[in-house]
Amino acid sequence: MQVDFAAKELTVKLVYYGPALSGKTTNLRAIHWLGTASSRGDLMTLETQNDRTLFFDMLPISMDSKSGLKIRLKLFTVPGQVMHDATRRLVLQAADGVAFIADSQRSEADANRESFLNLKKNLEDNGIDPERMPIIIQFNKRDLDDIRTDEELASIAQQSREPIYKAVATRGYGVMQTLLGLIRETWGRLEQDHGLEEKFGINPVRLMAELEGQLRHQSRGQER
Ligand SMILES: Nc1nc2c(ncn2[C@@H]2O[C@H](COP(=O)(O)OP(=O)(O)OP(=O)(O)O)[C@@H](O)[C@H]2O)c(=O)[nH]1
Ligand SMILES: [Mg+2]
Repeated sequence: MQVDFAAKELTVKLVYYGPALSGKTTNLRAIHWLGTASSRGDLMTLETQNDRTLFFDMLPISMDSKSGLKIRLKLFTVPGQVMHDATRRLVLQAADGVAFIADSQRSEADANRESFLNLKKNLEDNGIDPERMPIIIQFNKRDLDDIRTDEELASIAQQSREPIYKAVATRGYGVMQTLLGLIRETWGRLEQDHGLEEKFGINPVRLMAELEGQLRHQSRGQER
């Protein structure tokens, strides 16, 4: 998190992590097209011809809150392919929160697990305790066949510390809910660590409601 007290501006870094082809870049694309022109910046993507992220994508979003504080979100994706581990670790630096994008297909269960372990290892290598990092999980590609059932996801949700969201990122379904969930988790941690309410006079509950209103307004009719 970066704070510019004079400009009353707060910048939060959120990272979309997960195995190759799980839909991280697709999430950012959907947020970009669901967002209003005033709030979103340009989506920067760096890809090979096969849709594979080589380095990272970045989407800036800015939002005004009633308290007068401007909130800038910088959304990053990491490249999921195993060989790009050093890049993932780099992108993960100074992250305030992580959305782990899992692929719902049964065939991808091992890839999800390996990537999740890789996330924890890279957090540790960056000197961050994974237990303290706000993380939420999205099970994407709910439109495909042979996916983990809703019941299975419910039981995973019961066992895991991280909140679980479902999505079809290619259609924009669940994408904003995931982002809002990520912001909620992240804000809770930042509030605890930095006392933002005291410093900026922002009530976190009210702020979340404002952000939710803005983001949901932008995505109305596009999500189920
Ligand atoms: N059917 C279906 N396909 C999806 C969905 N989300 C993404 N895809 C497809 O999955 C492929 C990979 O999506 P990307 O967003 O590029 O995946 P990524 O996680 O950024 O992959 P890397 O950059 O290699 O880590 C693309 O062909 C997407 O169109 C979804 O919800 N349903
Ligand atoms: Mg990508």
